Amino acid sequence: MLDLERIRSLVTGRRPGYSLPQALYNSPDVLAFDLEAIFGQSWILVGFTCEIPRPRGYLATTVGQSPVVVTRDRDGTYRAFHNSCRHRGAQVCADGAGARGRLTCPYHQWVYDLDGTLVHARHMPESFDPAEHGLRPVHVQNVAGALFVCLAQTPPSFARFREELEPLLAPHRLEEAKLAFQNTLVEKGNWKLVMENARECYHCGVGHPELCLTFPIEDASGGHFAAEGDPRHDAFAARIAAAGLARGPFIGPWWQVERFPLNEGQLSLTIDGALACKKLMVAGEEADIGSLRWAIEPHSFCHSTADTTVYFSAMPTATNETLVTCKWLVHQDAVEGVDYDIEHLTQLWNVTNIQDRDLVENNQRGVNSVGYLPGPYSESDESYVLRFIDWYCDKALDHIAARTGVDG
Ligand code: 3BY
Ligand code: FES
Ligand code: FE
Repeated sequence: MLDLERIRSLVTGRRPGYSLPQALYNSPDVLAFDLEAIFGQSWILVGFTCEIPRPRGYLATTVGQSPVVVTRDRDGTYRAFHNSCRHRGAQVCADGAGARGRLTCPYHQWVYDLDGTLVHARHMPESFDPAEHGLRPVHVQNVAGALFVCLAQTPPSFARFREELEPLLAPHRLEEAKLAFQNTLVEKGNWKLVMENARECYHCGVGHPELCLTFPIEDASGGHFAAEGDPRHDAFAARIAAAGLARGPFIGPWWQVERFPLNEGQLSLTIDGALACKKLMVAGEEADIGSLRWAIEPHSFCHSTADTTVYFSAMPTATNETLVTCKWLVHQDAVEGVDYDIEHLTQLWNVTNIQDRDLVENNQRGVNSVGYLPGPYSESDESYVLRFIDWYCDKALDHIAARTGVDG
């Protein structure tokens, strides 16, 4: 049983503008609460339609401790389900993607249709009703090829997010992409420390010498890239308009969507700033379009440049352990070794993610200290961290209020 009063007092007792009290970063009951109140109640970007490239297939992943499977049927309809067999609960599809017309549980071979219907269960009595034992549905949304799921019975409203993201993301044609590479890092740190680190560039100048070539770390620090009136901004804005693209920014309660310029002369978020893939994802010839940054609380950010989309997702697995998954998409017609090279495509984010892992693990060690006290965020350079922490606290208190029937 979660002690919601304890969590409520930790959250209400925090000092606004300061990092959180220690227990919110390192106690097992808070992790259990976060899985329920945050990961169980938010839209989670699980992947991309191009990971199920043909009709009849699935993409399975785990949200917190809950395996989820997204299916695509022959008509191209996407559905999502709890990936837990209605027999004795085994995970039906292993995490990853596959081409299948039906889903067979590996334990006793119950068979489900892609719409979740149980179609075969051996040796069950006459009285057994398969109709009552279909996979349990989960909410799913497809925005221009990006797949979001929500485990909550009543998910947060999605309409405004879709309205804001879709026109910016659609020109990147993710439906015509393919997954070129993905990997996962295990970070010995609480997921909130991983995300705080991912939401600021206060550490980038010293922490990420490679990223600094392409990524405008000074602009990024303030939370808004390339201010109006800056000549570099005006030239970028004109180029984007000529390419027929929108820029935003759109900052919602749980998202930030904005197209921003990379450093002068840099075309992609690669180790040398050169395009990672010769076949562009966006239509037209203009490659110098900066990056569309789309970041979603509680767990992800993506960068869509002219040639690639890179996905970053942080998923808690234990109090002090988070899996960071990175995916790189390129155009489906691009040929490895001809149009792109995996090392060149992935090197910058691989280097950056490892640097961030070390920073997060070091942060966790210090936060675990008996001497830890919450400290102040920089309003200018950690504005997105402030937003993330405020969002987390509001969401936590809303959930406690809903569970206890008392306002936080
Ligand atoms: O959120 C982002 O876009 C970036 C990526 C690198 C650092 N982080 C602030
Ligand atoms: Fe799936 Fe038995 S648990 S068939
Ligand atoms: Fe970083």
